[in-house]
Amino acid sequence: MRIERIEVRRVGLPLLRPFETSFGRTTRKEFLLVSVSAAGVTGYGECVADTDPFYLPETLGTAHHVLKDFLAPMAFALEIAHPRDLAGALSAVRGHEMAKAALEMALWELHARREGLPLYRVLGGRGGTIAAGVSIGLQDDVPALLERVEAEVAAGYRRIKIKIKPGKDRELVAAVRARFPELPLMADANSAYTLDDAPLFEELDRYGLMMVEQPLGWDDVVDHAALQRRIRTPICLDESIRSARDARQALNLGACGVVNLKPGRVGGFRESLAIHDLCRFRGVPLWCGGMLESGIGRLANVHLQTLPGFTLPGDTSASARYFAEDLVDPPVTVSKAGLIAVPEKPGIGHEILWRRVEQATSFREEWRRA
Ligand code: OSB
Ligand code: MG
Repeated sequence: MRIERIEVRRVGLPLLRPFETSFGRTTRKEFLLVSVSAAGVTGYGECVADTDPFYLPETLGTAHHVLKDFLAPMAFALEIAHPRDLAGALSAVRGHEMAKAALEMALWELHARREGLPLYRVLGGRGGTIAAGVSIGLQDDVPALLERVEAEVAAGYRRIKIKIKPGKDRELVAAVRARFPELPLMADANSAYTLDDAPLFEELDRYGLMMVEQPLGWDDVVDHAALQRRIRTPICLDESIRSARDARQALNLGACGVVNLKPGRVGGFRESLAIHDLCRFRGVPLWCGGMLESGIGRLANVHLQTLPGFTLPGDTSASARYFAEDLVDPPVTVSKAGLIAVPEKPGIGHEILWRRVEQATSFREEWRRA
């Protein structure tokens, strides 16, 4: 099979509520939607690169450039027997995992549609439901945070993650823990601290957090290993793991006890499957992260986390927490029991609302095989 056409659109959706982390505040989700066509079928992938390089180095602009000038030509030149063939061919490009992932995930989605199968089937997952967790951004004050946590617990979510940053850490964790003594709770720092802050994390040990996510440098595992030796709470790595090799080395160094897997962050599904298999084989708890995706990327995450190695609820929550109107019909919903139904129709399994995609598109470009 040869890829015949690749389309990218820049899509923008206002967020219902601003989302704030230690690295910034977002009020609008802007992303590239990648469509790949071959053999009369089109598949879709959502690029998770942000407009700015504050989470990881890639941006929407770099993803567009690398897709257009390097990845698309390489993909057009390749005879593809299976979507797993693509990642190896793209590995000549160093880094740019989010750009690679958008293309590779679109190809897996195309493959699933072509086979008439839900995406989870071609990935090796199962049907049914997945457990949903939420990520709550930094709020203006403690009462506002408690109100958000209360609402999400009432909505049925099985695990709550709160964001922390220097100056907004111990009192947030203490307040949520005091109000919800038994809640499966964790905190994500998005690389806001250094090893000098180890005493803070020693202090947080007393709150029985499930884990503390990415406390130190985005490109560091060595200091995380040093911190992990000083605290009982497992460290979960997000930003630092951009490949299966990163995951293996982090585990070998003792830099983490839990892994957050975002397929967009690691170059796509093939690398995700390698990380999944590694964690499963080694008995390391694994969960699927989120990047405030529209329904298209959100559903890809739903399918991925039906694989057996995903042992903890992830950051995949309902469309209605983010958007007044999602781009898929039906939107992603969460039951009172905190579960998301895994779609059974081909590909991502929910209809894409092209009228809405069109309205949200500010830029569109397509490339064809020469
Ligand atoms: O660190 O997991 C993160 C959102 C954007 C960038 C990084 C992160 C996040 C989240 C939100 O925590 C997860 C979601 O609700 O999609
Ligand atoms: Mg994170």
